[in-house]
Parts: sequence; structure tokens; C-alpha cells
Amino acid sequence: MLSDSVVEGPLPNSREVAEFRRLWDEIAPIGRDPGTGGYLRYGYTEPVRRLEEWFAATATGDGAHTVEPDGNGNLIAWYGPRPGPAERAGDAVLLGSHLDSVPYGGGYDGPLGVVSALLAVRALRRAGRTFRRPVGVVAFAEEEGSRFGVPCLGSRLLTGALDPQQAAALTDRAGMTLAEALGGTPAGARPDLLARIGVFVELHVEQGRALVDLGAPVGVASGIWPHGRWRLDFTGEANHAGTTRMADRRDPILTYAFTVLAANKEARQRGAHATIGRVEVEPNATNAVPARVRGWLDARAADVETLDALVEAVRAKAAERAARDGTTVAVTRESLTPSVTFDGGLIAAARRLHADGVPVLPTAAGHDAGILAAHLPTAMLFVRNPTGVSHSPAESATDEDCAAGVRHLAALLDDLAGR
Ligand code: HGY
Ligand code: MN
Ligand code: MN
Repeated sequence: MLSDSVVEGPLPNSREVAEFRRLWDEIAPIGRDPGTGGYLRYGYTEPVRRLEEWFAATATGDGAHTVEPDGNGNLIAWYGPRPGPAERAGDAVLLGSHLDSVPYGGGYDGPLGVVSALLAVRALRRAGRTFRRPVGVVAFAEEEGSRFGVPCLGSRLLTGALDPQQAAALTDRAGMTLAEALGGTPAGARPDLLARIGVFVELHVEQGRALVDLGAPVGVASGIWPHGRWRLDFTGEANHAGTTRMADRRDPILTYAFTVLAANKEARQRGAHATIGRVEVEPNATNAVPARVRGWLDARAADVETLDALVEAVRAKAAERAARDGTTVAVTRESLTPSVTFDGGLIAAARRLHADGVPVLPTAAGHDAGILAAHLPTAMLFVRNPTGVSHSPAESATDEDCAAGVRHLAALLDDLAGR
């Protein structure tokens, strides 16, 4: 139990573990595919809307005085002193993460941060703490970009990193625009809202094995690798699979296949990461040489120079092979997140509960915290993932480690806003 002064020690008690499980069970079935156990929670769709309703009800039940949509699909529950006049600008503490998933993704990536934030507020209030600063818990929209193709769509809109008119025209695979899904053009930048926020802390399941190998239940992020997404359009000549001689073909899937292998090799040679996990083929018929192939490169590296060199190398290899195949290739950048360094003061505060037991580690996974870091002091807490796997139903975390994450988040929130 939290003492009435501060959070005592890093290890959760059985009541806190049970409380985490209780809250977790309330959302676990929402958007879950029974066949694979993976989640289909795409931005602005029914499963996410149900999660948002649950979020608003839970926050209100725990004393949130306002649950505020920001006009971009993001939702913020506010507790404590109301964000007031100008002199209170920039002193709100914001916690949270996202509720959406990749197709058939794990259940922890995103929702763990939102549930943990709600539980951290609940734990402090239950310990009799009040807040000397406004405290918000946010559920960001479409962080994975699984529906409209732009990652961190909600936080990019909120911070002005994405033009609302351009975003409104984004379409999903069924051809629906964001404006249709949202019920209108997104609000776009909200400097009035952003100005009220002093710090942002995102708790997230670790998407790797660092904490497992270190034997630590919780870690703190030092920063995020620069990373981005590039669309690769390969164009050839549709033709008959049976009557077209091999020498007469202009087959874009050959160029595509070579580019996939080249991206893998160029990344390995640079200690970087390159993934081409999404592809569309037209006409996608067994007995037709394709006309067009569209693939998406997800590239990430420890520094921006290496990332640039990797993407340039892939672009050059693809063009070289296209010349041989009689095809063409166009490379279009769809998103880029520069290198992120989290706030040193927040990192130290986040480790306060158990400094020598809370490792600091970098990540190559993108997060809304990476978008907000360009505007205000930001930090991330990680919770151990025993499989180290993410963006897959195999993603996991134990209730004990999740409750430990809540404790660390509550201790940080108490430091920042408690009294
Ligand atoms: O893709 C990412 O790095 C994050 O999980 N959205
Ligand atoms: Mn993710
Ligand atoms: Mn995430």
C-alpha cells in the first residue's frame, strides 16, 4: 500500500497486483481476435471507441473533473487544479500513451501506459494525496499509423507536426478519409493545450529483451533512435504469365524482391534496422506478371547520419536493379522522427524509487513521447516483456511487473505533482 507520504519501495504488494489485473481484465477482450489472440484496434474504429468510453468512465470514477477531446482524436482526462489562467501555463503533468494497435498486435503496446497512468493517479488519491498541479492522463490517437499510414498521427496533429488539411485527406485501405472517420477535419495544432503541459511521461511495455537480460522489472528510456517510413513504388508492365518470354518481361516484383534483400544487407552492414513488412501487388493475380508493386520501408538507426546513408543505399540499389529489369522505382518519404533525447531531470526522478535497480536504455521503437519531446520535457518508463516480442500476440508482461511499473509511475507523479 502506498504510505501517506511517498511510494515506499519498488515492489508492489498483492493488492496492487490484483488491482492491475482487475483493470486489465476490463479491457482485454476489446478488439481481440479470438483466432490469434492478437488485437485489431485501429484508430477511430469501434474497438478504440469502446476503449475510450472505458477510459473516460474509469477516469471520471477516479475523480477526473474533465475528459477533454482535443479535436484530433486524442482524449485527455484532467485531475487536480483546473488548468487555469496564463500564469498556470505549462505546469500540468501529463501521463499516458495510446490505445490503438498494429494488426494482430499485442495488448500491452499502448494500453499498458494508459492503464498504468490511471492506476498511478488512483493510487496517490487513495493514499490521500492531492495534486498541487493539474494532472492529465492522455490516450493518443492512431499512434501505430495502422489505419492511415502516419505513425503518432494524434500527437503529430496536436503538436502541429502534421497539417490538418493534409491529414484530413489520408485514406485507409477501404478508401475512407480521416475526415470521414473523425467526422470532420482534425483541429490540428493546439498550442493552447500544449502550453498548459509542463512535462509528459509515457510508460510502455518494453519492445525488446533488455530488461529481461538485466533482470529488471522496470527501466527508463534514454532516448529514441531516429526512424522513418518510405513508400517504394515499383512499376513494370502487366503481362501474361504463360505467353510472355522471361527475356521480354518488365516485372516489378523482381525489382521489389531484390530491394528487400538489399535493404536487409545494407542495414546489417550498418548495425541499423530495415523492415519491408507491408506490400501491395497489382493486379495480384496468380497468372499475371504484375503491373505495379508498392512496398513500405521502415528504417531506423542509432543516429541520423547512419539512417540517411541506409535509405540512400537502398534507393541506389533499387534504381540500379530497376534499370536491369526495365522497371522504374519511386521512393517517397511518408514520415520521419528525428533522434530523441529524453529529459535528464525526469530520468533521474523516474529512477528515484530504486536508482541502482532501474536501468536506463535506448529504444528503436517510436512513441508519442518522441513527438512531444520536441516541445516539452519528456520521459519514458519501460516494463519488462519476458518474450521481448512486440507487434505480435506473443508480446507479454507479468501482472507483478506491470504493478511495479505503476508504483514507479506513481512515485514520479508524486514527486512532480503530489502533496
Ligand atoms: O513503430 C513503432 O516503433 C511504434 O511501435 N509505433
Ligand atoms: Mn507499437
Ligand atoms: Mn506503442
